[in-house]
Amino acid sequence: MRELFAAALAALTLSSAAQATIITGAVTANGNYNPAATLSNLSDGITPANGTGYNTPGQTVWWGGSNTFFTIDFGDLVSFDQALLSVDHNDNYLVSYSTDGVSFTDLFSVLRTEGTVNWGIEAFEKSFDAVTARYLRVSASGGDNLFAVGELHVTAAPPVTDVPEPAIVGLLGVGLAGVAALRGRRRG
Ligand SMILES: [Ca+2]
Ligand SMILES: [Ca+2]
Repeated sequence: MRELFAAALAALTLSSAAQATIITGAVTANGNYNPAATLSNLSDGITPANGTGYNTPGQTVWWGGSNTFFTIDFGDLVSFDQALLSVDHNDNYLVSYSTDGVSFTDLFSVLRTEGTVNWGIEAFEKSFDAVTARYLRVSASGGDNLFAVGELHVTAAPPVTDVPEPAIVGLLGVGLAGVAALRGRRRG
């Protein structure tokens, strides 16, 4: 009985940890980017240190001009309420989301006036009302026309259908009491 309860608590703890999971996706480019860059670095869960050069092979994807954009495909619909965007500090960037990869809705911007570093890449964490999407898109405008992204990923939102944990523990207690009562009756 005690083991069962411990196992149930462990499962609850695990599900709490899973709710904070970082979600990355497969990256595709529309338009040109520097061929020395590795596209997957744009969403691989690794955030370059602030101040990393905007054109650092193995860490950033960089390009010139405002016609290029990148799309991240999570492979399925996911719900998220936080995102991390690591970009060159002296430009403006826009992130939008989509369920179908066709129709995109603006999610947040990072402006060159928001940064605190004076050189290279800077990471920005954004929180917003939870959205459900399969695709994210990031593009750049303004700034010095030399653009870079070091990372874009999201953090999963807690499922909206989740029963609050104290309620689960309470129900579990009722269930265990029922099992104990049954056992007692069988013995008697
Ligand atoms: Ca720049
Ligand atoms: Ca990265």
